[in-house]
Amino acid sequence: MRGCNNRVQGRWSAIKAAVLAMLASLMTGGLAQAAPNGQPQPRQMNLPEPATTKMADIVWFHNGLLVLITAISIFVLVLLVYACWRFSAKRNPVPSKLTHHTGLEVAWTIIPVLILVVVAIPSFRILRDQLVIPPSDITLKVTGKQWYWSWEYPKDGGGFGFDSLMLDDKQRLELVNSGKAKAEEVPRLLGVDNEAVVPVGKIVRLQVTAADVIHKFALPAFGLKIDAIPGRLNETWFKAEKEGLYFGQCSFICGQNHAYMPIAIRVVSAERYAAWLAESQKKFARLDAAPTKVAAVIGQ
Ligand SMILES: [Cu+2]
Repeated sequence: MRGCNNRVQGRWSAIKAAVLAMLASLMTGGLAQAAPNGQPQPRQMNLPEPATTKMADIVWFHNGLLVLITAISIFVLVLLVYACWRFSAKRNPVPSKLTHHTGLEVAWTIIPVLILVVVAIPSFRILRDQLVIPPSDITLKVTGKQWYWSWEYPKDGGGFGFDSLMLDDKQRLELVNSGKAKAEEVPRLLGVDNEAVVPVGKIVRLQVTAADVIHKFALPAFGLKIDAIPGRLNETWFKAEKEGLYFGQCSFICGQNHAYMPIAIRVVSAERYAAWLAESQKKFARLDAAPTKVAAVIGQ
């Protein structure tokens, strides 16, 4: 009997602890704070911690909309409950014969329109911000392939290219055991052999395309999501504000290994970027004989 009581008490205290943890996390804004490197966390509720002002704007807009739609939903619910109570057959045996009320009808048309206009202004501003590329410091090209990404650093930024493939469990373990990478730098299904590296605080123009089927380049912490389409060059941009390692994934079902083509971008200081460029120029294939030259031949 005592054992049974202990078990019940144990379960009860576990429930209490879970409820307290949930309340505490609701007060701090989420079940788990987003990891500093933009990597998803177990039971994460919020969007990833922004690493660009563009993503900060998206998070701000998302949170604002959440407040607005919650307020509208509560208002409609209160109206419904009030109407059910106030105009029930018992409380209101003789119903009104009123069919129109011009003032009310104008109000319930105009007010939602005004709300939508207020929502549209920041919405269009954020969309425009994503599509209009400011003068950039460096240009990168990334090509989606079945099932990995190829990065190209054009001549002004190095003149080399490399493939970035997901690490399997054995490769991750080897890297961690040999001390070449920390475990959090090569998370399962996100760690890659060759990370793209960009300098912090610089505007990066990102050209996105695909070589075989449609892929999609998505990196939540930067607020990036853009289609990678064969034969078409899409462009977007980002300016990472914080150093760190950021992960993304292909987000367009592109074949059997769609889930295994992660994206990893490391944001470093200008000095480390210069050092990485110098090292990579020796390490990776030169772009001189790259197939992108074909475009120039066609254009002649
Ligand atoms: Cu893909």
